[in-house]
Amino acid sequence: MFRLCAILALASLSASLAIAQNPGNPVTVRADGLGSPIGLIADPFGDFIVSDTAGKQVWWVTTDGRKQVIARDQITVNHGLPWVSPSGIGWDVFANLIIITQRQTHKMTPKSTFTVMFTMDDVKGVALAPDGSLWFAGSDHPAVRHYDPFGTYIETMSWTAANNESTPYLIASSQAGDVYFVTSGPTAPTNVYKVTGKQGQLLFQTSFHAAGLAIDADGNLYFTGDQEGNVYKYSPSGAALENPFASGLDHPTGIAFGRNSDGSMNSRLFVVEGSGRLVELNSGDVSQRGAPIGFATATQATADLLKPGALTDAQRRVLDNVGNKNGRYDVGDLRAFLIQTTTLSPGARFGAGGKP
Ligand SMILES: [Ca+2]
Repeated sequence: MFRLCAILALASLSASLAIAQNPGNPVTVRADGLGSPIGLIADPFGDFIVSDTAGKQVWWVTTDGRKQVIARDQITVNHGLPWVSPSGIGWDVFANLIIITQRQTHKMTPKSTFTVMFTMDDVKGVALAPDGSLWFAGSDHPAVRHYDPFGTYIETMSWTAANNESTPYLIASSQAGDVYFVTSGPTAPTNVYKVTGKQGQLLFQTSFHAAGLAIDADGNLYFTGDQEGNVYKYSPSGAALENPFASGLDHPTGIAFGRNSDGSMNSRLFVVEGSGRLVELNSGDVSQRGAPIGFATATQATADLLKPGALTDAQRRVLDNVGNKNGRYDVGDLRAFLIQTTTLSPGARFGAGGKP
């Protein structure tokens, strides 16, 4: 009897070992045919925006596989410069989509109106901070630059380069306003920095080539390793957690948390692969939702104003920063915000045809 129990226990142990896997596995394919995706970000309604560097276009894509090109050659037509390799994408606080191409950084309103924010070679990544300000990482004259919510330059961060690197390219902000950026150089690994004051402080060096970065509400960092086919998780202070978090991916690049249809963040974690697929990690094991940084629509801001206490401290800071910057929220701040969002109609989606 003892022997039988021991055999059964061993069989049970080996079965559990056989099914043991990384928390982010298995993954589920949600969409494909997206070319060579680089950037991934959730839109205000729970769908996704993907930059496709091979197709030189930007996709709107849903988690049930519908997709539509929302931007491509029209930028060339409008501005005369070739639109090469859209890479970094992000939002400004007014829910305009920021699209970084090789030579220019563009702003696209929900009604598909394009403007050029600035012309600068080799800007790679953009991040929206909780105060509504914008951060850009660029590899030409390597720099991490800080802009106000309207796109006006504020300052440039400096850092002491480690490991002979030259090119900052990924950048993201936590809910607490901590800004992280990633550099690479002639040799792997990549280096992860945290902005402290006006300096970038080296946090850790990776053993993989980081190709995407997302941050959850606890400040944990999720990186894709495109050459390794993995996702890696680190604490806000750079301690390795659950690595690899997911494996077996096909050259994963962009990584982003999902949003619910009301715009709130959820704990579903998505990745785009070099083969053109949007996949969802095993979100049951993602412990925290995405960091709720981002835009409010004019409708949301107005509705929240009518519900005392509904605005979060972060939203109040955003509105004050857009408004008169006097350190507190007042109605004039909301007015300034609404003036900036006049092009936004409630429920508007990208493209003249709306949601396919
Ligand atoms: Ca104010």
